[in-house]
Amino acid sequence: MGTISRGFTGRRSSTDAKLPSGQYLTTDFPILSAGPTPHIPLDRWEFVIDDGTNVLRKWDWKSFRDLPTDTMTVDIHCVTRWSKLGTCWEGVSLDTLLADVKTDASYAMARSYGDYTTNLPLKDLRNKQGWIAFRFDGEVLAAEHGGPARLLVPHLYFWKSAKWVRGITLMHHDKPGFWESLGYHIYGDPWKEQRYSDDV
Ligand SMILES: Nc1nc2c(c(=O)[nH]1)N[C@H]1C(S)=C(S)[C@@H](COP(=O)(O)O)O[C@H]1N2
Ligand SMILES: [Mo]
Repeated sequence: MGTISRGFTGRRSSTDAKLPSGQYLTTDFPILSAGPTPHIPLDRWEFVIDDGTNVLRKWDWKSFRDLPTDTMTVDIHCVTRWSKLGTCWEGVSLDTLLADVKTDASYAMARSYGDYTTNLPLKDLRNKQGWIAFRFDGEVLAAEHGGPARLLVPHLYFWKSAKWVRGITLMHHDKPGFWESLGYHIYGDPWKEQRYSDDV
């Protein structure tokens, strides 16, 4: 195999251990957007949880920012192969947002201002695995990176972390979002290199 030698011990460095295969480390923060950056004034921003028919919960910016928040330091992995370790965010967990939602749905479609969508199992948004993040590195989240607020689901490839998120639609059946219908993997686990739809 044409892999780079790790030396005589074959020991992996602690950095390697945190990098899924096929990824390289970057220290800058690339911007990847499929379209123009939407600019959403805070007095018009809202976040809606619906079931495809009915609105189940809805927050405006003020009521959203009154919710308890988490700060988290997480590694992010883009399918274009850059990874960034130890990124610091503040956001409201989906556990908090889903707390009063009674549903037997198993999937969610995240919806963004500007019409981007991405699908994921609802269980991947629970147990402190998913947040609506509004601060990065102690600063207000920049519009290019998804501000006012973006989904952050660091255990999946970063395309699942919808920028400019405006809500989630709960679904009984999985359905591909934007990149998933263009050949990217329906789930997207970076540790299994689930990049494209035919990756197992
Ligand atoms: N609304 C929206 N969200 C998006 C995207 C996008 O094009 N539109 N790109 C995705 C992809 S492919 C990646 S890698 C990350 C990039 O986030 P960044 O620009 O903050 O690095 O956002 C994801 N979320
Ligand atoms: Mo990406």
